[in-house]
Amino acid sequence: MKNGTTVVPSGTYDVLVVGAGFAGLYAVHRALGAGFRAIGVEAAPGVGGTWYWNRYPGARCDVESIDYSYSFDEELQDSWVWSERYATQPEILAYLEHVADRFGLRPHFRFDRRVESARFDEGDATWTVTTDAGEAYRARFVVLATGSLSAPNKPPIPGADRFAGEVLFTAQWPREKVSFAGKRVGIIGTGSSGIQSIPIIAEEAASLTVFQRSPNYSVPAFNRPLTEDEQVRVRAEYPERRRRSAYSGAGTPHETYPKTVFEIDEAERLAAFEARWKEGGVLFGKTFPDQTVDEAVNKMARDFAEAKIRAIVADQRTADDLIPVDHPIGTKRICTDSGYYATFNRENVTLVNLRREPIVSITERGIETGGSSYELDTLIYATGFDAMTGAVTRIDIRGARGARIGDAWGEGPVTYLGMAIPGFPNLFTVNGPGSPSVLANMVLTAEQQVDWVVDLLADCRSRGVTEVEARADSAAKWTGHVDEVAHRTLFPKADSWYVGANIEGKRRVFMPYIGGFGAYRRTCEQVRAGGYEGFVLTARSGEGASR
Ligand code: N01
Repeated sequence: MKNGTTVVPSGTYDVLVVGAGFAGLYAVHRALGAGFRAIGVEAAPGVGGTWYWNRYPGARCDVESIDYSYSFDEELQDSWVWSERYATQPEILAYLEHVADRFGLRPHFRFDRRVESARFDEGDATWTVTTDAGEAYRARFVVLATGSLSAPNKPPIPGADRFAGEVLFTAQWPREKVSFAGKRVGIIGTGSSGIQSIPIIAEEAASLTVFQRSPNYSVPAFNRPLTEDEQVRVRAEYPERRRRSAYSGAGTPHETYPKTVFEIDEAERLAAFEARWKEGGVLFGKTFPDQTVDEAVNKMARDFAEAKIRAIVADQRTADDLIPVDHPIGTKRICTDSGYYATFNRENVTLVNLRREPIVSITERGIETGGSSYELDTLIYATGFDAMTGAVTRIDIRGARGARIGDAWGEGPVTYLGMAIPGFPNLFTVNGPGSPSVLANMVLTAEQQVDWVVDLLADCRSRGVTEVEARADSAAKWTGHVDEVAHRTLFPKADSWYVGANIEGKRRVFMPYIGGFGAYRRTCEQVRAGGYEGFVLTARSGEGASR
């Protein structure tokens, strides 16, 4: 709560949803549709969530637009026309605004207030949620649709507050147009956000200096407008496409090459890599079925990607610096670019390898590294997020029996099915740790989890259940399973945000569920069919029923 603000009663609800992104909008829609008194609370002035804030130049999705869109309403699906293969941030935001209006959701949201705390009252099994606008909402159930990549990482680089020029964060980009014309621009960070914005900024700025600590693999998007014929075909194929996505590994209809590398000769292998490369983007990380499991297969994919980078980048030393050496390809999210590597052939672009010359400090005039000083007018941080847990742990959440979220997740996030946390009854996460979330199409994963949670709440209502809590042993078992499945792959080898390695002091735990969207969905279905095994449901009479 901001100092000096007064708590005003702000209503009592059945369901309070935090966030107005893809997950939050759908959660409010579904909860209202199921007859609950529902309200959404959102920090931004409008809908969009992640897609509200990340409006940096070049921001676009790396999942094809026809897949990265709601599937719950066929009329919505059929009436919305995506103009490009990969939608830009403005188009995705326009889509979410359209959805909010079409389903009348805006009046059910309170914007411009950030949730600061949530307290569970064991006496009446109700949460009190406070915001920085000085409000207190009471709700029986809370759904945290707070996003996986929504808590910006602002690294504590010495001298950062001394810089006298313009400072920008890709994850909190201003709404007004930013001009780089005639400016000396520096950008820290070469993940997806940096890699998307760098080519565009380079075209406008007088000079662009890219401060790279770790190179990432990037595959061209091969983005293009969708033709009218394609639009017609998409409509005809949508039901089948959605059916295949619903139980797929990653929430899209794409499949790996039908054979392993060991069943084919080199020519066929290279052709398969080439074909997948031309499809564009992150899919290259899964060209062959065992590519993120078997280091030898992964090495073949790395060699292929390395040759592609070398074929574009003219300067040998720059190419060396741009080629990742520290992780198997695909174990950090592959970036999807439009002209990234070619940008380093421009005269006005310089790559600074921070492994060779680390940043010593930021000064009034720019950046000092252990070797050079770089004078800048504008400094951009494309430094990522406290992913998956940050948006939850930045809220002061206190559950039953004195449980605090910071302690409960101090050794890494513990969840049951990635949706429920022992010690925090009646609280649910969407696309949280322990769920497929960032490893799948997050629109479909959000729909699936919201449906599951709202069905659970409706089941509770019909059975007089007022309190739902994940059992500690079922959460420990699920979290162990999440970890065990991850360690069957090469993913834990990378210092990625999937394991929290980008945040100093964060416990290294592989957070998303890598067992596949379809397998996860089936598990959730079985838990429901079995009467919510792994949860304790407490009826209004006060009788608990352990399942
Ligand atoms: O963040 P990141 P992002 N000094 O964490 C560097 C999704 N996304 O916003 O790797 C110097 O990947 C850091 O260096 P290092 C997508 O899932 C999707 O780019 O820690 N550098 C790294 O280079 C993606 O994976 C889309 O050594 C510092 C960079 O900052 C995820 O969001 C677009 C530093 C951060 O990269 C996150 O992407 C955008 C420091 N102190 C995002 N601290 C698409 O759909 C950090 N870095 C295409």
